[in-house]
Amino acid sequence: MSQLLAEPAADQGSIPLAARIVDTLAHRIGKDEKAARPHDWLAATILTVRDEIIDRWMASTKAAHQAGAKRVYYLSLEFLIGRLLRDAISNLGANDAVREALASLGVDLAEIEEIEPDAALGNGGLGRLAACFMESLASLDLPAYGYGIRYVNGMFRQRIDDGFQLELPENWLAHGNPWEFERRESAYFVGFGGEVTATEEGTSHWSPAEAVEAVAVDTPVVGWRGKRVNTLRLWTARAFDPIRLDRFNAGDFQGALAGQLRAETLTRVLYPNDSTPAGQELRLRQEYFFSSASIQDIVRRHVQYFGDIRTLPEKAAIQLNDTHPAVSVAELMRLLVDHHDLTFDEAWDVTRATFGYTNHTLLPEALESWPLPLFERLLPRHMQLVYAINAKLLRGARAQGVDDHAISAISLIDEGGERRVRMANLAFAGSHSVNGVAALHTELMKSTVFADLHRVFPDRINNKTNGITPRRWLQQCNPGLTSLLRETIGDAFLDDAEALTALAPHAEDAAFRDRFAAVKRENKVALAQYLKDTMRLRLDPDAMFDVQIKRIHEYKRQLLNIIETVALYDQIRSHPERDWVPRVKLFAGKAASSYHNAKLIIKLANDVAKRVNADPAIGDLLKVVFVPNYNVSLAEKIIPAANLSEQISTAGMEASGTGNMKFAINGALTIGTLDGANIEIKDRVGDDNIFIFGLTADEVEQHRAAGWDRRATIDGSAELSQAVNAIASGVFSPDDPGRYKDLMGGLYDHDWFLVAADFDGYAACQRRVDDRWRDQPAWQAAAIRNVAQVGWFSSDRTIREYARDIWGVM
Ligand code: GL9
Repeated sequence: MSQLLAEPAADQGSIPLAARIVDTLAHRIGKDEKAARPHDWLAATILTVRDEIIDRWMASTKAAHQAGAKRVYYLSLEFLIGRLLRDAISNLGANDAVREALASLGVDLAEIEEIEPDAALGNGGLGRLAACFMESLASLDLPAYGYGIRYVNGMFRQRIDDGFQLELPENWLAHGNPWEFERRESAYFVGFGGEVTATEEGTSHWSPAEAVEAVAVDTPVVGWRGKRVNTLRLWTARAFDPIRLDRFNAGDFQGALAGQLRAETLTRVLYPNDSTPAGQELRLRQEYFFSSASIQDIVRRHVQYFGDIRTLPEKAAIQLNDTHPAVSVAELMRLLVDHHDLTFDEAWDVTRATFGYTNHTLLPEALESWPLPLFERLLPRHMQLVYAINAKLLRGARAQGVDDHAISAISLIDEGGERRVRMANLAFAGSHSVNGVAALHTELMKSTVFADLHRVFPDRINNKTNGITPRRWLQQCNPGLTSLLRETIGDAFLDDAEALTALAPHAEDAAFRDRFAAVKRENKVALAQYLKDTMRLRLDPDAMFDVQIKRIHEYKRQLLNIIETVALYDQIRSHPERDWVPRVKLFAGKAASSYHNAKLIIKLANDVAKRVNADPAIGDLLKVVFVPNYNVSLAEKIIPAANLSEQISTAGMEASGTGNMKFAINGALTIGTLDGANIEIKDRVGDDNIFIFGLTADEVEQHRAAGWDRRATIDGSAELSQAVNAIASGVFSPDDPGRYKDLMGGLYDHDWFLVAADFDGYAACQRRVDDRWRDQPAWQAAAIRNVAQVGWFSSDRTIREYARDIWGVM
């Protein structure tokens, strides 16, 4: 029996769990044990576990209310939470209880866990970080709400068809969602368009031309040991009039439903774009829709509990996850000035004291800005407020002696070419804290995109290095390693990941190393079995599993890895007598649907796989695998089985990375550049326990500024030029020999991501990896040291820093 379900809610105390599940199955699903299908068992199990959670949820809310506690609000257009059942029962300490109860009913818990759909309401790292943060907030017993959008279709499902990516809709709500509660009573009016008029008292009145209703849908977020349950509140859009009966009765059936369709369209799909803002009006509408509903909800709660809106910053900290919710700054100003009668200056003080803004990328194409005419047409009152904020900002800067050049850089309006509203500048100006997500990234923020704003507000930018929740990313996804760790260093690490440091001395213990290696091997066998079942592939669990799984993007340089794979393939064929280390090169990731080169890179990985895997001269020495439909659940299977973690982005371009942390805590060694959080991982695990290569961020910048001879770089490396020529000439694409001509040509023309410049360093580093692998005791010792030293990258540590430095709640 579990520790927590051992003390269930009073009224259920005496009823055994199995009986409760059967009762739920009958009375909530309407099936008996005989008729129940796996999905029915899943729903019945979730609903039973949920009952357990609800009492804690209500208790958490009540306690925060009674204590008059300050609340944290995390606004994010993405929450990549994945599956919830295993997370919930594991955090409740109910694993054994639920497994045994189901087993007594002839149901396998692992089997029903596997059919739970992933809640894929995010694109990648940014959305997954939001999910880890929600879990850590609950685990640290901090009252918090996540606010976002309940997309009907989250991240697309990727199918690989003849090596090409196909995007299919992901219908995660097909079987309903037993985790969520619709809160019809929490609904808000969200307007768009129309006009602003001045009233006789000199205030402004906005009359929107159209409006939708935002309805809250709540999902409980269970913290570690069930200590606290917080709320993830996702908004869905409804038309005020679900049907226009006048039109319907006149025979205009489609017109009668048009309003509802327009509203539903708003929350229908997640934009599948990695970093680049979707330029569509719909995206801005989504951003305003969820910002407005969330800010209205926060203001309503504050006024209801505390009365005076002026005390908002004492009771609410709102964090903007990137610029996607940045229009919230103008929305709060609007509510304070137009509805709560604060003066503009009073409202501005309240607003800045309430908001914090996190920047997640320096990629220029990702800095959101909206054409001014679009912004003004959709949000005329907000446009006025943006101008007023801008006037205040620029006057203040002028008074500090800022020159014209800097004035135009900090302005909320981009005047170069078509005028645009700069959301990052709005978020910066409207927040008391602006943070980066790794040390290098934060320094680059100060010296590049925010250089001028940083000069005017030198205390505003701060660093909060990302983290990951060790519950999902160690305990839940790697039960084998977790058991071994508990046996070896006790349970302290379950509550404090930094207690993993106790493992360090065991790196010198040969018997422990063998047990550690055996756990990794079991995880590899399990992954190999999964890939055999799903892809009909046979992998050797004794080969090195070398893994690069993440969004496909040129800056992440999957291409560097593939070209090196081709070079290695050539070497193995030419020198079969050498002592090669057998490797499995595993790739997975989605490409934005409109990103041509990224999709071509997927095809290349598949083409290379096809050729290499069928070559009898290579056998098990090299296998290349592209696993389709990368998502959170797949990551949970692959990461525990990885030996080598590829973190090879062009230095200066990956803000942090979080996959790098997940691999390290599961005992993979990193091969990587001095980029993002890799640098901080290196600082903690030590130079001997990580493989670093390549240009530094400074060197990348110098290279780009000074220019270099691309052709000479490629021709100067026999391995590289051989591999590039082979790919360009169609060796891997005999069906379409010109397929990769332009992709390879790019390496000669511009090579913005410095693939060629870093190639030799990378290839040489891979041979050092091979050397270490041949010395298994040394490899295992290094892997153990990684596990021991990366507890600092727990999102609990990150959230404690936000709580202390930004939110003032700890
Ligand atoms: C990202 C950065 O690119 C990552 O380096 C960082 O780890 C995460 C979380 O801070 O944020 N910014 C960004 O736009 N994405 C990131 O992953 N992209 C996606 O989420 C798709």
